[in-house]
Amino acid sequence: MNNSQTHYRTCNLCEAMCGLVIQHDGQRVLSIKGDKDDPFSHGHICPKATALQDVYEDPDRLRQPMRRTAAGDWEPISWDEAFAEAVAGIQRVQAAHGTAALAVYQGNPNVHNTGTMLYSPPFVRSLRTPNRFSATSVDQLPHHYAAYFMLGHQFLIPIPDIDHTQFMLILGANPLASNGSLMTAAGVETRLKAIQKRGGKVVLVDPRTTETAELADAHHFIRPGTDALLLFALIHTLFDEGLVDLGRLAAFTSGVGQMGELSAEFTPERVAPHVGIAPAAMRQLARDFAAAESAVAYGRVGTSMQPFGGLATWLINALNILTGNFDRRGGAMFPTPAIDVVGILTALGNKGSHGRWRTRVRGLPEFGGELPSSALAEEMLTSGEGQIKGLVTIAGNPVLSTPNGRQLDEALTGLEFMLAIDIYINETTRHAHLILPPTTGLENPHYDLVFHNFAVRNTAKYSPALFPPQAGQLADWQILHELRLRLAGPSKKRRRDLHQRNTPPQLLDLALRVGPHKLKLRHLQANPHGVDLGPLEPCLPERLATADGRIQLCPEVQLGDLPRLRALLDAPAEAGLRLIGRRDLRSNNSWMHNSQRLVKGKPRCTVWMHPQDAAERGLADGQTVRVRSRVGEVELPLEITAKIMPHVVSIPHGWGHGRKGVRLQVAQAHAGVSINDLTDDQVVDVLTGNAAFSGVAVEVVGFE
Ligand SMILES: Nc1nc2c(c(=O)[nH]1)N[C@H]1C(S)=C(S)[C@@H](COP(=O)(O)OP(=O)(O)OC[C@H]3O[C@@H](n4cnc5c(=O)[nH]c(N)nc54)[C@H](O)[C@@H]3O)O[C@H]1N2
Ligand SMILES: Nc1nc2c(c(=O)[nH]1)N[C@H]1C(S)=C(S)[C@@H](COP(=O)(O)OP(=O)(O)OC[C@H]3O[C@@H](n4cnc5c(=O)[nH]c(N)nc54)[C@H](O)[C@@H]3O)O[C@H]1N2
Ligand code: SF4
Ligand SMILES: [Mo]
Repeated sequence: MNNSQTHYRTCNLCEAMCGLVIQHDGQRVLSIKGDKDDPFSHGHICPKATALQDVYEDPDRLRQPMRRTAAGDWEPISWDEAFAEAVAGIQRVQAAHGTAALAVYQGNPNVHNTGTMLYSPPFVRSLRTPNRFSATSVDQLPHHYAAYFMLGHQFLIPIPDIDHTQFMLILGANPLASNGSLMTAAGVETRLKAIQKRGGKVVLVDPRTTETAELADAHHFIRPGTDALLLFALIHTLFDEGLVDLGRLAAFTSGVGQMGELSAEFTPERVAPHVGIAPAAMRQLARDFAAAESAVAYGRVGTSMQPFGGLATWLINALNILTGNFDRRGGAMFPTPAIDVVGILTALGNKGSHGRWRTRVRGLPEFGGELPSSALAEEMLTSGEGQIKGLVTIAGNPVLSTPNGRQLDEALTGLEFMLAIDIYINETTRHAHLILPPTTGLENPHYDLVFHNFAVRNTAKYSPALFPPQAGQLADWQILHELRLRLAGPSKKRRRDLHQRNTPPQLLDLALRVGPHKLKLRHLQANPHGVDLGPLEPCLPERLATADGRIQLCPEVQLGDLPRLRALLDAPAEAGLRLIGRRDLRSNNSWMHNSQRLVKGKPRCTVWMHPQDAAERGLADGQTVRVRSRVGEVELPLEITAKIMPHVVSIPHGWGHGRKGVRLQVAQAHAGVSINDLTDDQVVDVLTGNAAFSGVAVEVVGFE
């Protein structure tokens, strides 16, 4: 231990941005702990951070380019050969079938990686394909719709001011397991308990008694997919009881009267049979929300990855606005990050976009330059002009993370060329012809370009790389940059652009200098724990990016989806079992199950069912059951628990590692099954095209 050195960095695994203190001897990690001097996280840490060491040391992690042989084996090849083959493969597909025949899928770790954030956009643009897909459309696309149409910029997403609110209404989020999402709030449990300590309330709406529900002052079960009805009933009550009060927002908000008219039919009594919450409880919730000194409604994946995600997310904003809890201390607010993505993109004329093109087969709309991932497989499987014949994945595992993953699994086998930029041979990348593995985690310098934009407090921090790349390894940005230059050919290669003239730290320095706090990278390097830039501050109407500079309470695109919601209201309330997901503190989507310390213990990939539903079916706790949907079936152990509401079952996502050719030894020994072999690519939030994972109809039967 006498050679022990100390390194400070920000954990880049989830959105929480925890500060870490890492003891190491120059080659090996000795310990990973929370950094008490980090001005944002104050020492908070979760079990995944220590697994950064496991990822670094993982013998299954790829460290050189791999080519799949005719026999289906893998052989290491040189970087030069690999780049040449990658470029040849991409060009072959596009020359034979047109530029659209090559698709791109970018997964979640892209947004946790400074290199991919800076260098994937020019690379992806250089492919000139409309077939761009990402994890956005299996996650938070409804949030971008709400931000774009109500506030004018797709990334101007309101963030709950958790540290000052007196009433937090959480719908469809479980921050105690997820550590917060579109609410970067390291140590979120402490922050929630602080609301209670200062006399405030936390109310949760969720079909499951989650870890967060156990902390909350009140918890309401809700039938999956009915949040938009609940929210309309709350808004109805505000109008009905004269509780609408926009405060200073009234001067720059359009559509208040129209919202009153729209909500008229959604009475608590009328929506109750669908939602499963008593009318009196809904009215009281609306009154408590309106009466609180400050209040904020916050919804996350439970309200976005569901059939009415676009409407629910819009109505959450509306509820905050109508009670004046928007852009106000303790309400929903907007960060002022040191690198201001909204500001930079707005200056470049990029606020977002909608419907400029559509998917070829189903006609789902483009948003922000991307198409919904639920359409990826059918675009590969349906022949005709524009059919996808080649794919590049960048840090994505869509076989496990997109609906009807089995169909995509199949579709990938038919591609003429597939390139994966990834660290593992997993369920998706096993289909690639070529894998280019980057450095990851502790080997990369990090500045969180994304999550400071969604954080509950303004801070900034730069983390240098802890370890140098192992012999011959390249970073994501170097791979993306080299691919782009080689694709462009010798003539363009000479024209030096911003990305060629600068290294990532230089780009960060430029962006910091033009940012609202006028920082320099040098300043951050001199402050390794990070710097505090203060609480969120009111910034409207100045930062509104809508054409008329006003908040649009009733945008046309959202209104266009109302007939579908009315139809739900008119239909008989649903019978049968509905499937939802479940996050665990020790999982990180699909890709961290190769860490022994994160998977040990009781198997977690089980289906949860209410005792009443189990009794009706004659099922016993612990037995293997078969869960069936329109698209497929899986077999897994049953857990009977009253922590889930009747008629709802829950399976966590990110499992299903038992497939042939997956090279993840630990994960394969804890394989589980994939919930997305049950979720349906044809069931989307029609407004946005976001996958509707929540509420898929399933049957559960005994199986020996
Ligand atoms: N049913 C259901 N499905 C879901 C969800 C759910 O709640 N329920 N959640 C959805 C959500 S919110 C999301 S964000 C998506 C995630 O969907 P994806 O992003 O497609 O899936 P991940 O599991 O995050 O896979 C990340 C991939 O990146 C690789 N990787 C890790 N680190 C690096 C790196 O530094 N560089 C590179 N190049 N590669 C790296 C991993 O090996 C892995 O292949 O899943 C969605 N799917
Ligand atoms: N440990 C861990 N942390 C993670 C991740 C992980 O995989 N593991 N993934 C990261 C990613 S990519 C993301 S996007 C975030 C997500 O962060 P969160 O949104 O907090 O994620 P979940 O824990 O899935 O919480 C969603 C909740 O919605 C509930 N729900 C399901 N359907 C409905 C519905 O129709 N209505 C309502 N009201 N509730 C519903 C579920 O029961 C669940 O409790 O987490 C991030 N953090
Ligand atoms: S909560 Fe997220 S950021 Fe914090 S240590 Fe865990 S994985 Fe890392
Ligand atoms: Mo996500």
